[in-house]
Amino acid sequence: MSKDTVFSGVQPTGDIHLGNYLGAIKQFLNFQDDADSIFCIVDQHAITVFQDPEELKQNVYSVLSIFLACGLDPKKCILFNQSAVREHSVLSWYLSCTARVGWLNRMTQFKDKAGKNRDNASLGLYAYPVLMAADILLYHADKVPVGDDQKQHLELTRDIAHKFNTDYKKTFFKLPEPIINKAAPRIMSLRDANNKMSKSDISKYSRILLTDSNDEISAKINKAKSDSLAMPTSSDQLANRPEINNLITIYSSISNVEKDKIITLFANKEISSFKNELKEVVINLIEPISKEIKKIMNDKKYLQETLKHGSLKARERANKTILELNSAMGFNFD
Ligand code: AQP
Repeated sequence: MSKDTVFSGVQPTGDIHLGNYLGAIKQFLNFQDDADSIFCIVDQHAITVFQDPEELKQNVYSVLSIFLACGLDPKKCILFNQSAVREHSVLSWYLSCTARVGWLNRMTQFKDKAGKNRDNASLGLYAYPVLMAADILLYHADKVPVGDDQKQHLELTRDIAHKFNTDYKKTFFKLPEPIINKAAPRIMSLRDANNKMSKSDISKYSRILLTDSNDEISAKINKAKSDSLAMPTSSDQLANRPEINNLITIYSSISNVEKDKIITLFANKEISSFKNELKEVVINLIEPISKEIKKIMNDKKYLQETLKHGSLKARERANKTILELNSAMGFNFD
């Protein structure tokens, strides 16, 4: 049986946090041994909001260092940056002519990110989901490990693939399946459990970074918003206690201990005693990763070679897809 192809991307737009790790990167690690895995640093998505060029470049190295420090192995999977493979942009245009404006108008991420000043948002921010569809379909991905926030974009990708296949009367594209970590579909902000943990939140206490020191992690967990009650005694109580639910989710998805078991373990205890245990769990995860990030980040040559090697492999596959499409769409004159 042929292996599944797995594709996913991470934006180099700032520091990678626990939400990105638990929602996406942790899942990538599960795939690299058994699937044909492709993980991309999506630097062209990043410029939908203006990026300082030098900072963007450093952020690409930083995300790559994080991938490697978390355990992604360039011998087992393809690691590259999107702008090195121009076929992403080519397919994005082809698919822009398939995607319907009405479909894009429904995308909640654009509404959230553009806010009230929609006329001033870049066209790229609006078209972002089409570029994302191109990233995925270019490699004929079967599975796309992502956080819950990307589910709508995956549905759009499937709609675009289906319409393209129908319009050109051939099954060029598979309909990719989102793979969402059930234990951590969406990690919420430590300051406001109604919003997801995000790179762009103005409060640095809202997120735990993979580069945080032990002291920073402790301070952020101490400050994490909670309520004044004791720890819950049953999972029914979590619905009305979103902050505690979020902290238990983080504990559970890092330790692989079921939430119900954690609730039994800490039932009626003070929140501060739970937070102390949580600090230990988070520090045990992040301390070795952050040490490794520092080491790898200093080895520019290794980072450059890894990107070069990954881009070559990705380009070869992407080019094959574009040649096939060109021939089907009337763009070949040989
Ligand atoms: N809070 C989250 N919980 C679970 N998964 C998450 N992801 C992001 N936030 C959470 C997943 O991480 C992957 C990479 O995300 P991205 O960098 O491509 O884009 P993003 O969603 O825009 O990330 P941020 O951190 O939330 O940045 P801003 O502040 O720019 O919005 C994706 O699979 C995503 O689902």
